[in-house]
Amino acid sequence: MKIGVTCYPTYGGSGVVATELGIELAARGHQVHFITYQQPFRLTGREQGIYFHEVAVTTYPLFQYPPYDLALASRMAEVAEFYKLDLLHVHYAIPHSVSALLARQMLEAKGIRLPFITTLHGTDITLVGQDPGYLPITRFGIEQSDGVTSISEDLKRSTLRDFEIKRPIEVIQNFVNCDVYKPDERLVRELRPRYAEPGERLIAHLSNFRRVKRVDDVIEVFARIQQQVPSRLMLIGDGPDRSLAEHLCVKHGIEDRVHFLGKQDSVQELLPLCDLLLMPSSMESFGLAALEGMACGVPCIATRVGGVPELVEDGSNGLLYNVGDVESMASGGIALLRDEAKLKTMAEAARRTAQDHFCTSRIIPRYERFYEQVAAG
Ligand code: GMT
Repeated sequence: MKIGVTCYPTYGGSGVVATELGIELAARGHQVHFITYQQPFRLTGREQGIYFHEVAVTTYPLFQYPPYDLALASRMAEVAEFYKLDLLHVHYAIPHSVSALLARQMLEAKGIRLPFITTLHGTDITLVGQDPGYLPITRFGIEQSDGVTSISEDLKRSTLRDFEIKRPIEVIQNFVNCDVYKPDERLVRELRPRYAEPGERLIAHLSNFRRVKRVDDVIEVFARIQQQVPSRLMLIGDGPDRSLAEHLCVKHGIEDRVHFLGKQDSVQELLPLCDLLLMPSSMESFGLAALEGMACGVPCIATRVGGVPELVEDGSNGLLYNVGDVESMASGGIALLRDEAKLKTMAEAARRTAQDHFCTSRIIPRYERFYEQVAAG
């Protein structure tokens, strides 16, 4: 098929899912056209079967807010007509579903059919979409979509409830390529000494450092763990709460035990080095970072929120706690890191969960079937 994809191309779970999906679809022989303001960060521009179409937004002194949504709609319609796309797949409802709706209408006027699918990722529903200024238009975009998918059962439930949506929503959960994200002894031998001394544990956190990720809790938990278990913390990512994290490291006197790596493209080379991942978010509609860690054989200490329990089974492939309960997260982490046998069993269970339920080979065919269904009308 010929598929147009729109997403936020910078760091963030929805952009990662859109890009990885595009890569997997192109590898299966589909033609994938990304239509965004910037090339998605996990693409090199040299992938076979993948094309990138930049959306240029013209500014004018009159525009206090340049109309990106309109420029996007216009480009979507142009690309769809020129390349004879079968459908558009937009990731994150705001504003992408409304731009796709406009593009569909523009082409309808020319007698060209362009169905579109909206994938809901999380904050488009649970945070931004709930803003009274955005809710009616987000609901409209979802209702008008030719197909809607959600990345967890929990997100589907909250969308139906909070947006009073009546239409069907297909749940297609996040996925990971288990041949790329995997335990890797060679990497451990070669790279781990850069981040931890022999006999030390290495703990990771991977996020965009937004408030919802509770990076302060990551530091609080680690500050307690490192008092009992020799360990280091690897922080992968960057964002608004990075200075807060730095400030807390200084407060606890642990700045020399914490590696701030900033934004990283190849997290599959870093996650396998670690023993444990911390994801204490106040909300996660799925928790892709945890899944990527689990595929690498790294179990996760996470919060019992949103779609996380669909992935992490408490005590089996990870540990779950209430939001903000840093004391329990720290004692759970200390006990686990001290018990080599339990840690190994949990690491294996984490990897198995990724392979058995969330591997690309299981999830991508579900998208393909859904595309066929929507394209057929
Ligand atoms: O939280 C992020 O990392 C960004 C956000 C996004 O939309 O870019 O992520 C959401 O989508 C991910 C991929 O589907 C999910 O795995 C995350 O759980 C979800 N984040 C939240 O719900 C806070």
